[in-house]
Amino acid sequence: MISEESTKIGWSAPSNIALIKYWGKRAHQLPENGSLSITLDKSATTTFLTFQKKDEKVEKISLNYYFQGERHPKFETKTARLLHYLRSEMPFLPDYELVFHSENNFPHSTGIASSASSMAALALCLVSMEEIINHQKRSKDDFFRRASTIARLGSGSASRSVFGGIVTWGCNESIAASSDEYATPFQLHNGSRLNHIRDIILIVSTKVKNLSSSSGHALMNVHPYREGRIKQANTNLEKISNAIRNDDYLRIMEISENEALSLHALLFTSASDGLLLKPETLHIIEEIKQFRESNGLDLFFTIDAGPNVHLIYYDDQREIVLPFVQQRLSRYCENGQWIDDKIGTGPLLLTPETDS
Ligand code: 2P0
Repeated sequence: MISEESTKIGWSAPSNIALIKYWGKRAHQLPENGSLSITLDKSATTTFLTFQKKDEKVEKISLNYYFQGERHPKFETKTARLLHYLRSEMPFLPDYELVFHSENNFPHSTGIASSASSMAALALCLVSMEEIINHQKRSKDDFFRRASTIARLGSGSASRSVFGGIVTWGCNESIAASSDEYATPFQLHNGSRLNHIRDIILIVSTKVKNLSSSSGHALMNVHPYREGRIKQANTNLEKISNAIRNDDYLRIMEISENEALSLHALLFTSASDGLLLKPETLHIIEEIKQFRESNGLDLFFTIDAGPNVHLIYYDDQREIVLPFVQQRLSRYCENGQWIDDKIGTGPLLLTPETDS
């Protein structure tokens, strides 16, 4: 039996693309190294959580998870695992019937990190629910910090999707208030070109990859280059932070490309199915390098843990970049598909709504 009144909360949370890559973790979802990402604008997950108090006290957490309108057992299991882990700090969870409805506004398996946006949206809903149940409004900073911590427990990269702009996650001496527990927005100065950074996602393949990110992280525990990687990533994070502060766009480009290729070098050497790049990926990289050289631009590529390429550039280069993508790069994309995105301002509260 459940009581009449239900409450509905909705958040939209964007995905993000890392320039400094989180790769390897310890304990419960703590990163081995610091990372830095661009929060995207368009590519987002929308999640609605409806909760309704049970009449009888039952210890079990009750939830249903719908993705794109259909029950989704895999996401339900993943969500149940997270909620179970949160029981001690959110003791009210078993007292409610929880129903999640979630949708992505970007195509499936396109190399956009859907776990980042979906876990961020889920965490934001849970922290909103906590505020309502406890009749306690948190300060804005406290709210998003808590959401970032909870998102991290669901998926590491999701910790960064709770904030807009450029975001870091992981302790690093050069970044004030940085933490392994939650992400921190990186303060850009008004004149920084990074305020106008854009991302074209070139979809080389939509096939589900053989090696999941979770397995990739786990393989780092026994990787022969583990120590070197941790050092390299933390140094790269420190260097890119200084380059961003000093408007050194060539350095940002060099460090970002070094990170993308380092991630894949680690992947190649982790496991026999760690070769995730495709011939088209390398053609795109070559084309970007040639285009950059012949035009004297400071655009660059980065790659997530998959074959698709993110072409990162600035708004003032758009007129020259779009024809380049159409004429030179789209031929390497599956069905000519690419996504036009840019830096975004972060999650959006959609609805706190009560009906009875
Ligand atoms: C990142 N990636 O920094 C790195 C770069 C992919 C390559 O974080 O196991 O889905 O859920 O914590 O966050 C992908 O791993 O892994 C990732 P879990 P996640 O964006």
